[in-house]
Amino acid sequence: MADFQTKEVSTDLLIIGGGMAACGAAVEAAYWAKKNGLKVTLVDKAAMDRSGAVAMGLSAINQYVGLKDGENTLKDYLNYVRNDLMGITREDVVANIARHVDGSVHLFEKWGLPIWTDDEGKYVHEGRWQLMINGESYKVIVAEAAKNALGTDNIYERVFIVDPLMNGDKCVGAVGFSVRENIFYVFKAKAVMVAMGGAVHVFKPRSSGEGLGRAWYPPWNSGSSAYFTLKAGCEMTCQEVRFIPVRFKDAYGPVGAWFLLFKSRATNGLDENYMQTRAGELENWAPYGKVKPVPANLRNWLMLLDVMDGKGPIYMRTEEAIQNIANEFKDDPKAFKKKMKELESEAWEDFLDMTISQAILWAGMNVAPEESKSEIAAAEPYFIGSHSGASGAWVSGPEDLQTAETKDEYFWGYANMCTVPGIFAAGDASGASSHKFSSGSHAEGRIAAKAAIAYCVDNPAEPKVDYAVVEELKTRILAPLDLFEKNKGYSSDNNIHPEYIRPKMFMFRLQKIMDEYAGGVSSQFKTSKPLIERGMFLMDFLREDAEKLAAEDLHELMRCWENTHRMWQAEAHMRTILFREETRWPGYYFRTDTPGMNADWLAFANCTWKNGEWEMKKRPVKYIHESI
Ligand code: SFD
Ligand code: AMP
Repeated sequence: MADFQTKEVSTDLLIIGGGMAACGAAVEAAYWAKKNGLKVTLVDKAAMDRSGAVAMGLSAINQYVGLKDGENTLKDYLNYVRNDLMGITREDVVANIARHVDGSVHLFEKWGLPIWTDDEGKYVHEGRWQLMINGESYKVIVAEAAKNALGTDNIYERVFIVDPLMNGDKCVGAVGFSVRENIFYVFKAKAVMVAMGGAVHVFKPRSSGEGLGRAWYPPWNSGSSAYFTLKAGCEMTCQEVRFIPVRFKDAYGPVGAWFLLFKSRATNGLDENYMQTRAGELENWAPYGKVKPVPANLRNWLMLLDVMDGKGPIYMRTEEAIQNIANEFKDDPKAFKKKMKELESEAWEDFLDMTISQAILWAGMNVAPEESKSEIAAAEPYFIGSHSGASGAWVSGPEDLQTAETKDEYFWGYANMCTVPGIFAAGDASGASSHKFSSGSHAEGRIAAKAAIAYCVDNPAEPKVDYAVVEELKTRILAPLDLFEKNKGYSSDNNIHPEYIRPKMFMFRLQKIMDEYAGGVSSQFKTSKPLIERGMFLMDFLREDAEKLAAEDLHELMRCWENTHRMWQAEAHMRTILFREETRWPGYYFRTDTPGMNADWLAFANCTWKNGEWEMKKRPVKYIHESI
């Protein structure tokens, strides 16, 4: 790689990612770093203004606890999250985020984000925990504050991080490459914060052909967080807890505003409401089946039972919901008309603020939501520790929220530090702390960054880099370019070649394995030990072929590594599904050979990858809600 320059950047704290958690981290780290004379650097594969899950904007802030206003208590939030995750949650981490999240929301408002208010100036809620926003520019606003705090000289955009830089067991930074110039980057750091989001396109998506690439969560979040922490030797948790969102079919428009704000029903092809006709099934999943709101996976499950019985399609009854609300004004035709207009515009804005393609699809199909119902469906699985899934790194909780029972299990010195000293994780990258969403991810980024700066102060030794390791990494990371260059033109179609595989084909094979063996859309989210074992056998060949990934240019080089990252996320997922011998989250996945919940598995299923070996470990679930 003679024409690749190597650039070395030395810093104290390296924030990897530029999304919600990273932006929160930037603001907080800048403050504490200034006090301690430390340097903070941020690196993002894209441009922060529109990078990550919030690129298109959002129409709601899904976590606002309202602690100061006395709307809710911390315990209320813990009860909600614990039940929604069928008992498997780190309450210490969830509570730490919940007590700081309102602060992040108030900052967003101060920075210029329009949050809906009512006539009395109070926030308009979508549901108990969710606030409505005019959020098309949400990410731009949050990124601007982060950029101002760090200074653009300390920010590297369009640099894709591939691997942790290790010196033995110690992480001393990260390496990657520019996706625009021939530059290989070596970041040296005393502490590293992983905030590269979740993973999309690990499973075969419903979208194919002309719709390919459309997904609910952003396709550019490709499992880099999981790969980085796994490769560095960090213990991971909840790798089996994928999230399957129910979304408006084919363009993935969100359903929250319809269910919660507009109080819509969903019905099957026979006009039956599965939440009513299937209510008896909830008894089988007690105690969680009996709580309100019904956990997200169980809502999915009741719907899927109808689908598996051939009772689809499933529809969101937008027309009925809008009429129901407007009917409150039916005695005053003028007020009725005005309300209808208002509801119509709110319905469109919900999509235009965060899932523009859904508005385009509605327009393309002549849908008027006030007149006709729209189809919804369970999407393919995603890995996202910040929403209603839980996959991510196993992190230390805060000291002050531990009880005598949790302290030894859940606390090791610095909040949000992984099991490898000096590596921190937040947002989608940290596990077992679901329902943080955009606001909670920002708050968790702030928490992790403050702790990471404390770590740098306590551990001031300069990181020792082994340059032989750097050279090895550089050769391996850039190898796909060489492979393509050397072999191109040999076959009549450069996409089909005996010497290499291009990343798109590689991704298709990964998705096919996951779809058919690990419980994807085509398998109705069902899997079993024999299926997973067969899938893992096929993965061995994929892993072999990962060494033969080829790239025509820098952009495709990024695609190569994105798919290797996805492959690692996939493997962690399959191994953990195999390890947990029960079905705890029907509606996310169903293990047909272990069809019910098993009390022995009210536990975390954790995994670590070290020296080429996977180690699986059960960790106890210990709650703190009684003590706060
Ligand atoms: O309605 C590398 N989310 C919602 N949250 C809400 O609060 N309200 C909503 O309305 C939400 N909905 C929603 C949401 C997301 C999406 C896509 C839709 C709808 C359509 C969830 C939040 O967005 C989510 O919880 C947070 O954004 C998570 O934050 P974080 O920081 O963990 O992830 P990120 O923001 O995606 O940022 C990731 C960053 O990493 C970068 N990156 N950088 C360098 N090297 C690599 N190898 C990298 N790989 C990734 C990315 O560029 C990015 O900067 S609703 O559906 O529920
Ligand atoms: P979604 O648009 O599905 O991501 O939902 C946004 C928020 O509303 C998330 O916090 C969901 O958990 C919640 N939510 C969505 N649908 C429902 C429902 N039917 N009942 C309770 N909460 C819901």
